[in-house]
Amino acid sequence: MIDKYLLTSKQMANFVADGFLRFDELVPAELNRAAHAEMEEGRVQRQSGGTPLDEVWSADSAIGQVFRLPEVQGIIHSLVGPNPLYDHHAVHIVGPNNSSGQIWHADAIIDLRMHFDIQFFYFSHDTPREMGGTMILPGSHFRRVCETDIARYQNFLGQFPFNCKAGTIGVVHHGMWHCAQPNLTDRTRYMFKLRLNPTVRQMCLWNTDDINDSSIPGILSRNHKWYGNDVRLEIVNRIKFWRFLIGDDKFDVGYWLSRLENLPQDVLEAA
Ligand SMILES: O=C(O)CCC(=O)C(=O)O
Ligand SMILES: [Fe+2]
Repeated sequence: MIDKYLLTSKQMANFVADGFLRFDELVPAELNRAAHAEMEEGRVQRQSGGTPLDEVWSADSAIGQVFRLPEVQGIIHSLVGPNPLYDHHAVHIVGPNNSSGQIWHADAIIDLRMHFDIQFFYFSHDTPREMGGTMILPGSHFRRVCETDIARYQNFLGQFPFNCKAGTIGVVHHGMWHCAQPNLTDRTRYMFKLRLNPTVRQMCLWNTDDINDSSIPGILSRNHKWYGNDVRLEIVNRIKFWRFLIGDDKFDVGYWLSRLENLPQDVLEAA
């Protein structure tokens, strides 16, 4: 049933290069209103980390209904596969007329696995720039920093605020650097975050019909510019990650990893 909502290889390549995908106005208005009310009234049920996602929210929970939408199920399946685990959620609130933002950070990075968790950012109401949104840094997800190691930074070239209409969902790799923004409006800003863990090997879980699309090497080579010449390191990181995702340890873009893997063993024999 979710087949037609699975992500494409091109979308997956964008996730690999940027560390996030964005789906504007995905959730219907009525459900946004119900989810917003649940957050305002503090009615979103919490569970222990490691609970199967399916068991977290009952059928009448609006937040549960958001994450059961076939479009959202398609995103979940493509990235973490069937039967993911609920890690935690948070209702992130920025009060009205709040002129300070959060410091740059990454959430709960305590290892360097190739396997990855995803974090959904769900915006149930319109979130214009003056209300903040969540600022992310595209392409930062392979720089595994410990929480607030990056707090000294203020602004980055290419930083990207999630300003959006109600019903917009972002999904990010767990390594993504991000921070809440000031809210200069007189309304409270809510953002619902949900982190999920995979229970299966994350390989070809999406719609792979376009796996050989000629645009993929270009997508994987995208330059976000904030890292200067280190884009080369990022391209190598992405090739390794793409190999992991497609299950092909020979995949390369140009001659990047093949060059590094050229380790001649042969010793010339004396003539
Ligand atoms: O409130 C936000 O926009 C960001 C919150 C945050 O840092 C998080 O979801 O981990
Ligand atoms: Fe965070």
